[in-house]
Amino acid sequence: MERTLVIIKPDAVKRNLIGEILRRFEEAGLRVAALRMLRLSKQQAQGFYVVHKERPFYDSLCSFMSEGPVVAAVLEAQGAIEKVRALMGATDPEKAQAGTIRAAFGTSIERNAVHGSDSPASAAFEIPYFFSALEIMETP
Ligand code: FUP
Repeated sequence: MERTLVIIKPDAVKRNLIGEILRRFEEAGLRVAALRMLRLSKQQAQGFYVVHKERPFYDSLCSFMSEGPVVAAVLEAQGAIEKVRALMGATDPEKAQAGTIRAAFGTSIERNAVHGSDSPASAAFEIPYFFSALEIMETP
């Protein structure tokens, strides 16, 4: 079984889309193994996105990610990383395939509603950024 880190971003939380987004993942067979709501400080957002620190959008992205509460989740399934990426759609909502979460709910390349780990190495960094081992539920 594979695990991935999902974040429902501040734009989507603000628009009451937590349930709708989690529903899409659950309906696709992903199991929620951990779940929490929190507000990141800008420093914490910078740490999460450190891989992008040289990119021109880094400062704006980190301000956005700390502007309001987010919902972080660990989702589990066979091929969870790819499953979540397919359900999210392309980074830019305008380029995302119809029916994906970002096409439906994203409003710009920055305010794109949801994050999902892009590789096993990213998941291995991102999951412990939000959750301790004791907070991640094994398969019931
Ligand atoms: P993704 O893996 O689809 O989330 O995309 P990236 O890792 O390339 O980018 C991470 C986040 O940076 C995106 F979710 C949104 C933001 N971003 C911008 O704000 N502008 C850009 O040009 C590219 C990414």
